[in-house]
Amino acid sequence: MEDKRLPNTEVIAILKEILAAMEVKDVSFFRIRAYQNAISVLENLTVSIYDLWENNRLGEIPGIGPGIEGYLNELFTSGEEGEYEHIRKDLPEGMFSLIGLRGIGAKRAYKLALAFDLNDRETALEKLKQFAQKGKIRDLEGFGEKMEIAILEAIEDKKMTKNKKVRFLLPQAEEITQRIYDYMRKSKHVIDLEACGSLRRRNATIGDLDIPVSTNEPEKVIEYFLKFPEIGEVLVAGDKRASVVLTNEVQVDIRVSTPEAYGSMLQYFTGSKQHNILLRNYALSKGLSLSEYGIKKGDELKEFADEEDFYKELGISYIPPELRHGNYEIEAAQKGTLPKLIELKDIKGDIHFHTNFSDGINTLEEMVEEAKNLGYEYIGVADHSPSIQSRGLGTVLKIVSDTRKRIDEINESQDDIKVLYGYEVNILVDNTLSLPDDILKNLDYVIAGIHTAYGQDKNTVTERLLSAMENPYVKVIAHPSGRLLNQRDPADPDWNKIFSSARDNEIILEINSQPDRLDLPDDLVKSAIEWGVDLIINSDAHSISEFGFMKYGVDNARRGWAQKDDIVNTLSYEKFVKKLRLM
Ligand code: DGT
Ligand code: CA
Ligand code: CA
Repeated sequence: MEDKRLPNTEVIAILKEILAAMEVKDVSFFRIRAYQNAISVLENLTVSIYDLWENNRLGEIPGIGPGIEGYLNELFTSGEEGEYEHIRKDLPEGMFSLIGLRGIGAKRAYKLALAFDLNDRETALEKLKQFAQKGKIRDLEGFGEKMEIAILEAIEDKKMTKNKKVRFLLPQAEEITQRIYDYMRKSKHVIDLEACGSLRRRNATIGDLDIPVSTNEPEKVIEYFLKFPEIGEVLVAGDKRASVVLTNEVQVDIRVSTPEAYGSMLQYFTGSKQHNILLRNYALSKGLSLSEYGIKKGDELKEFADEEDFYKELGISYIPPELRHGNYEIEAAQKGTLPKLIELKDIKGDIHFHTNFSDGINTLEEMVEEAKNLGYEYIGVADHSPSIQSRGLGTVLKIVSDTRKRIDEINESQDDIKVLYGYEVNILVDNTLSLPDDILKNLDYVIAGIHTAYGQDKNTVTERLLSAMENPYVKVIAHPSGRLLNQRDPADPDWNKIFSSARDNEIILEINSQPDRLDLPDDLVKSAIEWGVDLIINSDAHSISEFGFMKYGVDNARRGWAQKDDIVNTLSYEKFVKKLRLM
């Protein structure tokens, strides 16, 4: 019999359906509890459940009893019908589409599906919505009018999240853009092209690509673009523009322009939409009207080959794309008070990276070598701290003194780069740190961060961060909001309290450059700067190549109006170690 290899997410989804069936059928509380525990153990596995099963190693995992092992045997070998099929028998299939709606557990889902004959997963939600709209749910026993309204809302919300398109992270968008550039530049008719929109503004996530092309042969360029091998579907094909969806689901909008008007086209398609609207209003007040073709005064259109001249014509400073949010930048450009934004070349060091001591790939020596190649003056290793619980205090102290020796040796063996020694420690739910002060005091610095229980309420998460900032050995708070783009919302502490405490305790807040973090988010970068908080841009590299993520952190800082002086790792080594209170 052929085995059925399934990804962990699917295995867990199926196990949860069995759990729901158990709840409906009033299986004993203890069995349900054991089963729930097993699911949460499996949810936290980072290895493939199927692989474990295939190698007969499921039994080794604490919490996985013979019951769940039996289900998995059934699931991974086709053809057998046993307990797993049995328990779901005579349940209306539609109930499984309802579980997970706000306020709807297994039993309610079952009641609803039974009452309205929801036997099809595909249509269950839509049908339930119609029954809710007709006021039919309130009459069911145990539901009522409030519940009916809540269900309707939940269905509508869920629809929205379902239809919400994934937004791409910067490196993904850049990779696709590069392939389009490589292809387009092979055409002799393409004079210039540049991806604009959110990518050029260096937004943390990218919806679609907007690419103006400079050419004297618009039709030929469009025709050529439509032959790009990765195109999945053509949405629009005009003589000056085309919109397509690539096979990887990215939408690309191409607009052609003569070289004489290319600057205006760049300006228009860089946006943001709000920036363009405000700029247009500002221009109107001066009797000018703006479009992608140029600036019109009366009937006379002035074209711009160069984008900088477009802003100059309006009598304001050039606004870097990262600042074009449509809030304060136009006023600042009028007054000439735009910031001189930090640049990648200003960065002199990076003090948050991992080695193969924790979850990194390279050795400390390899990371140091790469940092030298990048021209850094100093770096600091900040592996996840070793656990006292599993290793014991003595062993951890030994690790610290051995590592210190190793770092001293590196520092003594060369003069190109200074290496500092820190750890990334966890801020635990009880507001303590994952290492005691007796260990922390031996380090050059401590980066503290939240790594568990993100969904805490405002006060709790605020207190948790504040208590870490009061520890004298903590110098940096890692990825302060904890957001993971497309996956986890930022935590919601009282930021004003965080910023004022950071300033008073001389705590540096991190701008983490991992493309799925970019944390602090840009708007909070701006607030932190206004509060006078020191910021540091770190790569959080887990391999030599990830040192290169630094540029995304710099972009994010630029979007938050950061200047060189706002970022402490632009300082020379001597000044930097003073910031860390090492001298
Ligand atoms: P995205 O794609 O969701 O990440 O965000 P953007 O900013 O790239 O937005 P997109 O692709 O809809 O449009 C690209 C640019 O084109 C936008 O930033 C400004 C310009 N644009 C688009 N639609 C309008 C509009 O209705 N009015 C104005 N003034 N500009 C627009
Ligand atoms: Ca776009
Ligand atoms: Ca677009």
